Amino acid sequence: MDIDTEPLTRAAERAAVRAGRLLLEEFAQGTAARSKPGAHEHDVVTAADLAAEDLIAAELTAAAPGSTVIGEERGGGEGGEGGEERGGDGGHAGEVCWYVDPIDGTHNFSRGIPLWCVSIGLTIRGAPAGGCVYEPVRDRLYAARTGGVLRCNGEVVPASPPRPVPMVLTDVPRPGGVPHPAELALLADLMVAADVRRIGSAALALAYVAAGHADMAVTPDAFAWDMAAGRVLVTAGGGAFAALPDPPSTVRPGAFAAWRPGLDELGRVTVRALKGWPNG
Ligand code: 2AM
Ligand code: CA
Repeated sequence: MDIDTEPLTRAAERAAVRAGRLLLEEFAQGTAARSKPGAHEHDVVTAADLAAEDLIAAELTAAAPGSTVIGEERGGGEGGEGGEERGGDGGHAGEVCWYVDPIDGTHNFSRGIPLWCVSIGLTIRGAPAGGCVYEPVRDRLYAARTGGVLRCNGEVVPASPPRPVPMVLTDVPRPGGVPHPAELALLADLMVAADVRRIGSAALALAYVAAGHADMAVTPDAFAWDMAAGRVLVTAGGGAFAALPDPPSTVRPGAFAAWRPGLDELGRVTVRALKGWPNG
């Protein structure tokens, strides 16, 4: 039987906004940003993350009894090499599955930088079916269903023309350690072709590309919940999306690239570069 994704995505939108507004209070108080770097900052953000994810999970399972909620905080994130894959077409999820990232852009959030969001993606039998990204600081809710149109705060987002110089939002190279030469080579290629910035929130990057604020998003280390919503937004906005691997993992980070119409050549070159990476 076909599942009506309209009420499901609406439930996700309500949950994202409710959680996002709670998180915004925490962000505005600046408790995490004021705390000394280290354990306390981490604790404050983790507590906010957990509370938001629990609120979202309760709303989603009330809206879709029997559905599976896979969250960054409570579901599968710490699995590492020995962890167990969840959701997708892995057989654990049942028909209706949600991928929840209560705060995407945790480091930005903890430092008082307003680039973070709540991301909720919906899959039906493993296939992307809908999603929303809520950006509390700007009170912007980006939402779409597969095969549908992209909306921001309920209004259809009109297509915008390509720019002479595209903007790329990325987190290449990965933070920490010495960048891999392949990462630096890709970054150099992107910088020749585009205006590049590191954003620190994969889901927000995808929402921005979907809505035409930016033209391409490239993230080297991302899990299923980082891209589940954003990929639906990008394709609803007329853009292209590629994940490596696809379906994305809940255990091992993978890469993705997304781009607006007119950037197919840069997209193709980028995906080819990502495929050569150790986790690509
Ligand atoms: P997060 O803020 O929820 O942790 C920044 O690098 C982007 O990649 C963010 O969207 C971040 O999500 C995500 N990310 C996921 N796993 C990561 C990892 N192991 N290291 C760095 N960033 C990660
Ligand atoms: Ca994330």
